[in-house]
Amino acid sequence: MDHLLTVAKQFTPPGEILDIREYGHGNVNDTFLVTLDSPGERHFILQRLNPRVFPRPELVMGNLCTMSEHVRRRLGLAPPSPGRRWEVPRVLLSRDGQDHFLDLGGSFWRALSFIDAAETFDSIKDTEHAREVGYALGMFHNLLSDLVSDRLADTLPGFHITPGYLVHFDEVLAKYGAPQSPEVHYGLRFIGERLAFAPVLENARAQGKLSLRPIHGDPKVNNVMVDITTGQAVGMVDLDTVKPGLVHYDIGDCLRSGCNPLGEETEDWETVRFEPELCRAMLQGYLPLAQDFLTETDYAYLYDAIRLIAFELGLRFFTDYLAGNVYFKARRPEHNLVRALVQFKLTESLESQAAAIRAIIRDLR
Ligand code: GN1
Ligand code: MG
Repeated sequence: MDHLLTVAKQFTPPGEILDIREYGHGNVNDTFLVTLDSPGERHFILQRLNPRVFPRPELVMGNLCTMSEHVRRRLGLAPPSPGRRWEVPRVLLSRDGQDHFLDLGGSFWRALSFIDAAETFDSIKDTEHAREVGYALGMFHNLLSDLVSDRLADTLPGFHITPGYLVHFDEVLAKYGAPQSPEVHYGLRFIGERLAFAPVLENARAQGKLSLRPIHGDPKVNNVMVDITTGQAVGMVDLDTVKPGLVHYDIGDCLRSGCNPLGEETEDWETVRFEPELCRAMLQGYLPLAQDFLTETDYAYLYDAIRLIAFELGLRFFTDYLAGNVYFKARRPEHNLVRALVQFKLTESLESQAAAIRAIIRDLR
C-alpha cells in the first residue's frame, strides 16, 4: 500500500489521496482506482502494465496519445448526437512531465482520468445494454475510421492472428503434454476439428479482401462504460490493445463477449449458449455507425469473425492452461481450462445457429 501511494503521488493528484483499491477484473495488467479529496475530479485510474504481454510499453502510450488526439479532434468537429456524451480517458502526466513512471523495481506505471458517473458490467444485462455495447464499438470504429492505421504501432505482434496461436499451441503441447481428463480430451478434439477454419480471416487479408484499420483489440462487454442514470454507453476503456488490425477481430470479440449471457467467467460451462437476439441488438447498435466504412466483403466475413474469435480465445485459454497459466492471471490451476471450455461451448452454440446468425446480419445490412 505504501508503494502504491508513492506511485500514485507521482501523478500530481489535485488533492489528498483518500483510498487506493484494486479495480475491475483484468486478466493481464494490475489496475487500481485512486480516490481523492478534491472538489474537481475525485478519481483516477492507476495501472501497472504487464511486461510479459507489453514488452514495449512506450509504444502503448504512443498509440494511446495518437488515438485520443484524433478522437478529440473528431469530436470537436462533430459532437455525438444531442443528449449523448462520449468520453476518452486522458493520460495524466507524472511530476517529470512523462506519460508514465518507472518505479525502482522497473515496473511501468501510468495514470488515466476516470470517466465519472459511469459503470461497467461483466456480462450483458438485457437487449438495451447489448445495443449500447454495439453502439460503443460503432462509435469507437467510426471516430478512428479516418486515422491511417500506419500511424499506430504494432504493440502486440501476433495478436488475434489465429494461425499463430495454433503454432504456439502445438509447441506447448509438445513441451508440456496434456493431463488426462475428459475436459482436456474434449478441448484437444475441439481444436483439432477446426484447424482448416483457423486461417479464415488471415487468408482473406492476404488475398486483399480485408484490410487493416485502427482497432480497440479488446472490446468486451466490461470495457464499455455506461452512464449510471441513462444506461447509455459513454466511452470505451482498456485502450492498451489499440493498434492496426482487422475490425473483424473487434466485432467478433464484442459479440462473443456480449451474446454469452452467462459471461466468460461462469463455472457452468456446459450450459453456455450464444444468444441470437442479443446479437441482433448489438449489431443494431453497431452497424448504423459502421455503414460508411464497412465494405461488401467486410460484411461477408462477419459471421466467421464471431465464430473465429470465440474459438481463438478458447484456444488461447486452453494453451495457457497447458503451459501452467503463464499469460492470463488464474485464481486456481484449472481456471484457464474452464475459461477455455466456456468459449468452446459458445463456439459450438454459434455453429449450430449459423443460418440464423447469418440471416440476422443479412437483415440488418
Ligand atoms: C485479456 O486483461 P484483459 O481482461 O483486459 C486479453 C484479451 C482477452 C481477455 C479475455 C492483451 O484482456 O485478449 O480477450 O483477456 N488481453 C490481452 O477476458 O491478451
Ligand atoms: Mg484488455
